[in-house]
Amino acid sequence: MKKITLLALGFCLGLGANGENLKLRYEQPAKTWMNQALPVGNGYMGAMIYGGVQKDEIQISEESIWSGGPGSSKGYDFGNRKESWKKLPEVRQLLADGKIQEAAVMAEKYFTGYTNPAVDSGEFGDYGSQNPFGSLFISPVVEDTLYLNYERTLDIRNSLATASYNRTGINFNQEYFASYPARLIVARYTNDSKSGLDYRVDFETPHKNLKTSRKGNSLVINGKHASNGLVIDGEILFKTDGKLLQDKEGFLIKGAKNIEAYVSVATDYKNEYPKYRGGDYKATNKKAIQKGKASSFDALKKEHIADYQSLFNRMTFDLGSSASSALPTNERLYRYSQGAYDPEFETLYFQYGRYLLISSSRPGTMPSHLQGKWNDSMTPPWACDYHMNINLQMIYWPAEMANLSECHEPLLQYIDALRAPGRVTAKEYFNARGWSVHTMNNAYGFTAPGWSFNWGYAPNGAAWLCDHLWKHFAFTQDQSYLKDFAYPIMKEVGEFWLDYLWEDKDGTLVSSPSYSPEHGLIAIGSTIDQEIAYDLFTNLLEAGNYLPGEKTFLDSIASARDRLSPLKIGKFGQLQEWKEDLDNPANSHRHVSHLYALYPGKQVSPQLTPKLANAAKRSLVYRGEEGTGWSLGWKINFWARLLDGNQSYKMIRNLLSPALGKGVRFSGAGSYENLFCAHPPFQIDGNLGAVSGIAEMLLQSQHGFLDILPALPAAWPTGSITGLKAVGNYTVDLKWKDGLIREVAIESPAKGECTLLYKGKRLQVVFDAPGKKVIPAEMLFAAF
Ligand code: FUC
Repeated sequence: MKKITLLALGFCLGLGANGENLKLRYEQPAKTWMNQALPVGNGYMGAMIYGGVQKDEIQISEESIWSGGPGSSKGYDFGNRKESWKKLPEVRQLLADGKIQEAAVMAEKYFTGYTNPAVDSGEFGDYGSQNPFGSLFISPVVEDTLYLNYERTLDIRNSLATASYNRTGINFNQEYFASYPARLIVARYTNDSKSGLDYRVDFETPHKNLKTSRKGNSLVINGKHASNGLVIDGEILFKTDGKLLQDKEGFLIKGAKNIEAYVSVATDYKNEYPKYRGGDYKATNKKAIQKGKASSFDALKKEHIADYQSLFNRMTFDLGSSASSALPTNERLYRYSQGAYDPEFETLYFQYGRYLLISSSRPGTMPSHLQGKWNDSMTPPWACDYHMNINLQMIYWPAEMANLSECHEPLLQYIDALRAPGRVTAKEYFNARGWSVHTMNNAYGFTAPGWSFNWGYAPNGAAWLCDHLWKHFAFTQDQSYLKDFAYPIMKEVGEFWLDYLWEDKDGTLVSSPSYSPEHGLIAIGSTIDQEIAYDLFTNLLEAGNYLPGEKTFLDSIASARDRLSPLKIGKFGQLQEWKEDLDNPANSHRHVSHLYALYPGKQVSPQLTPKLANAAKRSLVYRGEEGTGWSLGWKINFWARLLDGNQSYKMIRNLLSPALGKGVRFSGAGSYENLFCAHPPFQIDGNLGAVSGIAEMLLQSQHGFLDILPALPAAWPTGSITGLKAVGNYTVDLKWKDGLIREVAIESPAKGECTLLYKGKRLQVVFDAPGKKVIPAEMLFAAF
């Protein structure tokens, strides 16, 4: 292996910086929420922008508006069945005796949670669901319905939405953004008429208890959620050269050339077990609205862009330019699905995923739910909740690699808040120490299994979340975070597994009962559980390097890890999904859970465990190249970890298939016109799964070395990327041409050494001091 020591060089690659064409663009107003409206968000609130002409709609959500939970039904108790653990030995014995049917019946009865019917909580009972706030409608009073020169955009670089057009000779401009520092959604409507126009203003909400009234230049909207008494409080402040009035038909702004709307919404929700109340909504709104009053639109916009770009601009990605970049995005999506060459569309999609994460997850907010922070329904799909058998984790897969570590924080805080309710679940179901959570969680500490065993039972939930606690450390190297925050939470989950694991006939330790998501069958030692336990134990042991006092506990973890039932290769050459060799090569189920060890885990890899990696590949080939949105997203990552960039690329192409209209494939899985991922329906997980998959194609660092361009597809012969993060807190810029690496720049915040791996060869890079090093082509060619 070659070893080089370089002096830190003071210049950066400057590759493609600002060269990216980062706009979604359309030539019609949006008609539908899911397919066409465009998202802006400040982490707390999300708004879907229609860019309407006759009647514009800004559809608004606030993260903490949840039905269900405490206050919604007398019996809300987090879904836990009491003392189910007493039945655990019996279920386990039935499984051990091969009495699968009997075990399934018993599991359904005792190892499920429940939801109580509750008033106004929709189909999910007192489990509840995330709910929208309502829609602001702004309608200029212009008789003629014709309009010309219409354009609607979402500018990813600046986090701004716009619409512009001409009606009856008057130019209209609409601008929208969601500011995190101001905690406001802001819109501005201008027209260049001579003496101003009248606009009707309307606020509609699906909440029957919310009342809208006028107070000075504001509409105030407040009341209590009908389901649970949650206080919902909102204000829309208007600044205008016209006048806000009320007539028989409703609210009206008269004679305006300029209207600005500043929206703030908050509730008394607080993520604190067991009451989940106490949020100071009054102070929150007051502060936001006062800021709206005191600042100009332009000042707020400037502050917003600077705040957004402090995260967004950490990365650039360039694969070359495309002629189609001038086309409307819907047309571009269609042409791409028909095979058009459009590398700028691929980089746009990558950056759009980063945009969505920044817009839906910031320090102090709740984590992104299944639809980020955008929801227009009182009964949204899967309650817009936190699904933990793939979805929530996938949303956060790219947080570290895509240089958005701060956006990871809401998830990490949320995990911490699950401990208190999760301890009860661990006790009631398994009589175990520690805490546990299953497939799904709401805003109110529902940590019990779901109300059907076949999708609701997932004892690996908490351990899977620990992968995120660990990765945040691995990427940031923040030892005080590890010691004071992450490790104590992970340790508790380790204790859970020490108590939960069961000794099988062959003397190995297994999860029982277990169920491979979401197609089963109920079994002993389903592979995903074993892999996640292995992963947790491995990360705990690595954490031990920084925590000398933990030896006794970690010794017990080490010996449990040694005794885990191992991964097995089955009769079709596949990685077995179950401890028994039951796989069916014709099974194309969307969950490919037994490949957890390949991604997001690190137990299986072509470099370290080639036989198992080969078996994983067989499993993946059997599962096929189709899938729902997030399933395709996962497959990008799997193929990247198998170092097959062309296959990853194929999955990207499949994901960028129109979900509606012409060009639909895969039962509507793919992408909507606004590039939201279609499961279908919209789920944001696939967007973010694609971001991590693309990052994994270009850089991998899970094994202690930096694997450069490990899965570069033939379709990307030349390109550059800057700002990728790697384990060890390295920041990496790459430049390649004709399929070969040309320049690597690595920034390290500390002294030390890192190993580069490229096409199987290694190069040691020594940092005498913190700084950035650029390794030029000649040196790379000599080494590789
Ligand atoms: C998992 C998936 C479903 C859906 C839901 C939100 O349970 O199996 O397909 O994506 O999450």
